Amino acid sequence: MDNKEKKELQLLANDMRKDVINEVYSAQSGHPGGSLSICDTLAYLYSKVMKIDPKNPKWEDRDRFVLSKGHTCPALYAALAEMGYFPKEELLGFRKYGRMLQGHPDMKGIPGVDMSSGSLGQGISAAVGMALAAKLAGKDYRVYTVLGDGEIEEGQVWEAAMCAHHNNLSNLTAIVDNNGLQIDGDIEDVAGPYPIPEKFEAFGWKVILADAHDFDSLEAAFNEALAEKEKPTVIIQKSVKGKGVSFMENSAGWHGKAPNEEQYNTAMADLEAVRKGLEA
Ligand SMILES: Cc1ncc(C[n+]2csc(CCOP(=O)(O)OP(=O)(O)O)c2C)c(N)n1
Ligand SMILES: [Mg+2]
Repeated sequence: MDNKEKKELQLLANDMRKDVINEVYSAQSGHPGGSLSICDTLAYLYSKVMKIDPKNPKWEDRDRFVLSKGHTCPALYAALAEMGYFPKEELLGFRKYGRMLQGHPDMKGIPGVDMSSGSLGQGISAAVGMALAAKLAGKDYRVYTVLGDGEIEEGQVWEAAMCAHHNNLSNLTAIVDNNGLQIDGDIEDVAGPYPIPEKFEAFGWKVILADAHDFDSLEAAFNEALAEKEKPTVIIQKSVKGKGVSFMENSAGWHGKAPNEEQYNTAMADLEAVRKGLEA
């Protein structure tokens, strides 16, 4: 990709990170760490990969997206708002009583949300069903789903993986966000899912490795996934939990906590410095 395109993507992802911080700060609750680790991926997916029409969110032939790690919806809402599914001002209603953007994605009330999620493991199972439905209906839309590396410690994920291979769902791409941390520590200390590539390979998936914060790497990974015509594909992306906010990076403590005013100002200053660096 050329430098201009890359810079646009970097600016979009950086705006999304600011959105995430604004959402969680205004709600004084939510999950910033795992939201910040997927901003580049969602920026790339929504602006370059998926066939979508934000003015027609229920378009029958659209590609589908399921945020299986539903707690990181601040990043999804940021992507949807930046793409124009709803006004950016809605983001400040995040987690507020009576408002649209709930603490986990709600397909009934939020334009652009294809599946409700939050109970880890269920999202990928729904995504498998959607991909199977497309095949049975002779449709060529694709289904993308993002999972956490802690989430894949949930047994239901592997039932879904088996089912996807059994049905040759080459129209399904899962992205495992390998930030190394889950709710209260290192994924290895909780239930050790490594080695992740070998596990998916054993379940019959095509495995692609990527750097979650490098758009050339993401471009190559998604192109490779699109080219696979036989098997379901999984992109295992190495990422940094809390990416872009100095004090949140690689810290399990920022899995599900809101910044106070001083921390909010530091976070926004960090992200503003990134923007200035990109525009220089
Ligand atoms: C079935 C289920 N069990 C437990 C939880 C509580 N929970 C919410 S987030 C989380 C950790 C998820 O870690 P990971 O998938 O690595 O997400 P990320 O690091 O991207 O935030 C847990 C255990 C849940 N939402 N669903
Ligand atoms: Mg994780």
